Parts: sequence; structure tokens; C-alpha cells
Amino acid sequence: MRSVITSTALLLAACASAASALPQPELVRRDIETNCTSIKQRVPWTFLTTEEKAAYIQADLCLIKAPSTSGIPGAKTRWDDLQWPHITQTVTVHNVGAFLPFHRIYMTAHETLIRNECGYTGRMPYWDELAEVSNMAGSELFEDQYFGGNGVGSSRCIADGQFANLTLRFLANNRVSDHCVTRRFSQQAFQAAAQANINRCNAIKTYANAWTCWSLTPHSAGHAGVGGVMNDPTFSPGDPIFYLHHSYLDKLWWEWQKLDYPARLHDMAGPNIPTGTRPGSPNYPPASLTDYFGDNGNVTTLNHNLWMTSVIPNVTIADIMNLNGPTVCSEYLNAADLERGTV
Ligand SMILES: [Cu+2]
Repeated sequence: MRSVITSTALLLAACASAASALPQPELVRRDIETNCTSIKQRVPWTFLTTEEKAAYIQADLCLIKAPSTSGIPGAKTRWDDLQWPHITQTVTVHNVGAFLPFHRIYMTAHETLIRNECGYTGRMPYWDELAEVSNMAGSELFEDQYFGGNGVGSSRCIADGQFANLTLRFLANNRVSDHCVTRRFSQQAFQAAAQANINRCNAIKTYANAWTCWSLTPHSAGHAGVGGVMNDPTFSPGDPIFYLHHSYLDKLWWEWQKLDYPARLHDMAGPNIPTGTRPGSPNYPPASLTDYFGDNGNVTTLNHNLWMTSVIPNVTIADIMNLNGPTVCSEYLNAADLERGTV
């Protein structure tokens, strides 16, 4: 039943129609479909409790201390094992349609390890980069009791925070050698996290056209803003910040999906081999990487297999398209909703 239109309602309607000119993901209800039994929450880092923050750091440190079980040459710890699916597939999970799907399941791989092997029971954090776009270095994440700050000296190794002693193994050209986590902060590069870039991607109607938008900016913001290891497309998961950055990017993709439901819920496209990569070039993926795709061509489909190198079971892209579905079984909560107490 229509209610009487009051002047207040007219004003609100005018505001709403002005706002509707731009995509407004925060106005979309978060639960499109919930067909998993126990949905897990993902919240901005700053909304974790003090206990959750400490437990999350301890859980990553637990993976860093736990011995490798993968048999991958050079891997010494579970942290090394976790990096491997990203390292070994770097040419087939970036600049391709599967870029966002791979990183979605990769977040679940990290979550699965810290929950199942390191006893983490709290909510999963993401880095609310938009909220911190004007002052990245001021983020609570980089404080001493958490992830530590910028790299120092000519090595750019991080010298403070809970991961100052984190030793990474894998280097380019299949070399294995112990090295530190480096960072080289760039506030200028972090500006790519700006709302204007999110709006630009949200306004694109099909995944075929949108995936490159997400891949360039705001994806680049966290990587190039933190710099060092984080700015390496292959080895960036060595820095624990990676998982908070990519959870945020995954949240942005999920919000884009919800802006046109159900059309975008199963919208998949893009190439399997990066455009412009020619057979025989050093970056051309070998058949050992492409044979398992299962797409019957160079277009990424829902049938596409996501290979997790035994860290967790492989899934198809169809399995992870719905964040609220049984494979990922998670929801993102916005700072505004958490502050209002509406979630
Ligand atoms: Cu990546």
C-alpha cells in the first residue's frame, strides 16, 4: 500500500534519484542467497576486537612457524606452501578472466589454513582502503603490534611489527633463497584506492568489460601503495598485508556483482591467456598450467578449474561466484553498517 507522500519523503526521493546516478553498493542488502549453514563475517580490520586482532596475527605467525607439508622444493613452512598456488600460476591468474575468481578462492585458502591448522576462530579482516586513502601510512595496520611499517635502509626490509623476522624463500627464475619482507610506501600510488575509481568500475555493466577495470585500479592501490614484496605480481602473498588487500578487492567485486542481481551473479568472461602474450614468449603459460582449465577455448567460463596446488581442494569458478554460497560461505560487512548496528 502506498503511503501519503510527505514533503520529507519527496526530499528523500529527490536525494535518492540523485544518488542513483552513481552505483551505490552500500544500499544493496548483503544477503542475496544464503545457502551455506554458517556464514562467516568479514569486517574492516579496525572493527576486529583487540582479541581478534591479536589472534589473527598469531594465526599468521603460526603458519610462518609450521613446517611445510607440500613437498614443494624449497618450501620450509606452511606460509611458503600457501604462496605456491599464486607463484606457480602467476601468468594464468593475472591479466585474465580468472583473476578475480582465483583471488576469491585464494582468500578462502588462507582462511582455511589459519582456522584448521592454527585455531583462528574470529572474523576475517579486510583492509578498508577507501577509508584510509588519504593517509595510508597512518593506517592502524602498520602499527608495531600488528603488521609493522615501511621498509628501512637500502634493503627496504621491514624492521618493526610482528612480521619483522618473517623469512621468505621463493625468488624469480625458480631461485630459492632466504630473504626478508620489503616495503616501500607510496601515498601517491595508494590514491588509486579513491572512490572515483570504484565508481568507474561499478558503472561497467558486464564482467567482460569490468574485470580489467578492477584489475588495474583499485587493485593496484594496495600493491603499489605498500610497495616492496607487495608490489611484485608473483611473490606479493609473502607479505601478510596481501590477504587484507585482496579481501577488500574481493569485496568490491562482490558489491559489483550485487548491483545487478541476478545478471552479474554468474557473469564470467575474459581470456585464459593474457591478451598480447604470444606462444613462445617467456610469459606464455606452458600446457602444464593451461591443461586443467576445462574451458574448451581461450574464454574463461564457469567451468574453469581453479588449481590450489593441494593447499585446499580445487574448485570451479561456478563454485565461488556466489560469496554467500557453500564454498566461500562469507559476507562482507561495511563500516557504516557496523557503526549503525544494522548488521
Ligand atoms: Cu595476485
